[in-house]
Amino acid sequence: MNKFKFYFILFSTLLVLFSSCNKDDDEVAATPLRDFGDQFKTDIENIELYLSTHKLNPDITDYAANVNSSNLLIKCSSTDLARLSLLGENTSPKLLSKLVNKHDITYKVYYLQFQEGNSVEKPCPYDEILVTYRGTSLKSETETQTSGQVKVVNETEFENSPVANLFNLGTVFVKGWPEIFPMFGIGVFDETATGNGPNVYTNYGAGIMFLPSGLAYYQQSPQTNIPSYSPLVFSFQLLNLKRSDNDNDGILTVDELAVNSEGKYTDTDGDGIYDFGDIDDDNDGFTTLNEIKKPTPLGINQGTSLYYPFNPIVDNPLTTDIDESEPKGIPDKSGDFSTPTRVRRHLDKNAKPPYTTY
Ligand SMILES: [Ca+2]
Ligand SMILES: [Ca+2]
Ligand SMILES: [Ca+2]
Ligand SMILES: [Ca+2]
Repeated sequence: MNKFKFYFILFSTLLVLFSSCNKDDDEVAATPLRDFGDQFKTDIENIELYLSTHKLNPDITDYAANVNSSNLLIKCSSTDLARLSLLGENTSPKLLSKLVNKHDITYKVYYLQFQEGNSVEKPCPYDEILVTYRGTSLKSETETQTSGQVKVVNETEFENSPVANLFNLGTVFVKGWPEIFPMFGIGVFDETATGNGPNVYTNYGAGIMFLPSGLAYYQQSPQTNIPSYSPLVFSFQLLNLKRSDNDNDGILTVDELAVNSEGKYTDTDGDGIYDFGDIDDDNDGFTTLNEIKKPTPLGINQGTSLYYPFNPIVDNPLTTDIDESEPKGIPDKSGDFSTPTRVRRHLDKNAKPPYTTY
């Protein structure tokens, strides 16, 4: 299929989807959305009030193993407020934050990291992840205390999922997830353990994220028990991931997500389609999949795949019955297959098939 035809079909599909979405919106006649900036000011005030009045439960020793516990975070007593709250200086692990640009504003997202997980194998914002989690929504209320009427922020659990579930970060509704999960790494699958779920993984990434409603469900929630405009708290374990290839061009999305000097994803041929969605990245008329094909038949010591991997791969010593080694990554025009900064031939419009040597 040529590039034009591919995008024509894609465009037509999107058009149909877009029209049907519009129809639904008309029928519901939704009230206008609140201003994202105004709502964020309210949300961050409530999140910070929650953080300054709650702490990690000192009776729990292994936070990472207890993310599904309903008393992982507890209210501070009146005496330990400033020092021991999540916003306090003595909190361990320390509260972290990430700035996220979306909806023309800059969100601040607080999170805690109990365990980093694998420091190399982290999801990109389009990968599938295997997670366990617990979610609560935050709500500000007025409470009568001895000092009078006091504003407090309380939480309500809406989901608790200790059994591992798969999510695609590229399509998940809660937009805080593809921002925060990439800061965590996956666990180690324990082949000797039995059963499903979190117990068969060790050293997984684990933490808590505190999301403003603009990075959660905002006005629309598929779950009726989450009120509109609720900040959400997710405590989670990141167990495993599956790499995505959004454009099915044989190159994993994580390897096509470089960011240029303007902070935008790379678009090698400048046709307005980012590399991770472009099936002919250099626009030379040959698909990327065609350009990363090895000459056939494969010779000895040329790896088992018909396609070059992005970078050379060494054998995994843990899988004694399989040889995963791929001696060469995608070569550049001169045949260099390993220099990290080389211009791989699918990104070089002066390099075209047929390629005859391995
Ligand atoms: Ca790809
Ligand atoms: Ca492009
Ligand atoms: Ca591509
Ligand atoms: Ca090409």
